[in-house]
Amino acid sequence: MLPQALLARLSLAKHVVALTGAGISAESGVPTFRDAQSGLWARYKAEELATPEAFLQNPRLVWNWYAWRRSLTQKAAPNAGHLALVRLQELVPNLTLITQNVDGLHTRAGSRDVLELHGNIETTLCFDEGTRVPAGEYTDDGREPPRCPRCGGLLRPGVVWFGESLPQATLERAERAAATCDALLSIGTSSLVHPAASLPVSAKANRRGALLIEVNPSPTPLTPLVDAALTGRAGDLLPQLVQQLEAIRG
Ligand code: BV8
Repeated sequence: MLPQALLARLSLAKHVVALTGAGISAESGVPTFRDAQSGLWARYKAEELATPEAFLQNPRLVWNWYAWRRSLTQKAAPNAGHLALVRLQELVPNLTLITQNVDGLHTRAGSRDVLELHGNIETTLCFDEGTRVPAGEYTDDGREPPRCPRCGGLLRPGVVWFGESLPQATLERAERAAATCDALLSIGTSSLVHPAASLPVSAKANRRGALLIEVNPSPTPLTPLVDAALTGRAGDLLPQLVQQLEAIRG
């Protein structure tokens, strides 16, 4: 639970940023990025598959890895942690929700205007053109990956791989939010992947001296910097935090 003094500060915050990572989807049954992979994929490390080099070296393998992950995310339902952030968006004057996740669960939970720093597993792009190819526009003729209907190039998932730049406009909005917010909640992320991992640091250093709260069962490289480290699962702690805020607001 948040100490009273910090709760009072959070309740006065005009602009709150919530930055989420794979941990917030763990309780929805979506494996986190650094959990050991299961079954067929146990022998591969996610970071080794989520690169353009891995895709070009073995397009079928990487395409099928995302098809497997899509099968998990499509079956998953938003959990109490996602829903608590929907409620938080109603409670605070301005909430900017930034996620590293590609599973789309925040939007499905009802959060609005989610900044998806690393893209979305439900979108498909032409690898050569870099443009979106809507599901209905390519035939799944059994070839893995399918081909672009315009140029015949390989199709790829619309996510940001390691070594690739993040969507510029989305990243700029996220950086601006971190630089101007009164409070930032870092939820369910190992704080290892950049530039997302730099957002809480810039919030802490911003001229409003943003309140920095971490929600994670384990410590991360960010923990020494935070004002409050709430140790536990997002599905438990975020609803409690929202209840504390509602009690203060009466
Ligand atoms: C870029 C999409 C220009 C694909 C992903 C600066 C310093 C160091 C390195 C770099 C740097 N700048 C750039 C880099 C290189 C690289 C990077 O950061 N490498 C790291 C690993 C060293 N970054 C990039 O390449 C980025 N591009 O900057 O372009 C550039 C390029 C090269 C060099 C310089 C500049 C692109 C990064 C995006 C990569 N794509 N995803 C896909 O999903 O397949 S990142 C991937 O990791 C996921 O999106 C994931 O969200 C993300 C971060 O992982 P987490 O979300 O934190 O998940 P993780 O499993 O790690 O942790 C889960 C946490 O949850 C744990 O802490 C756990 O304790 C906790 N948890 C578990 N259960 C719960 C819970 N918490 C709460 N409740 C629970 N129930």
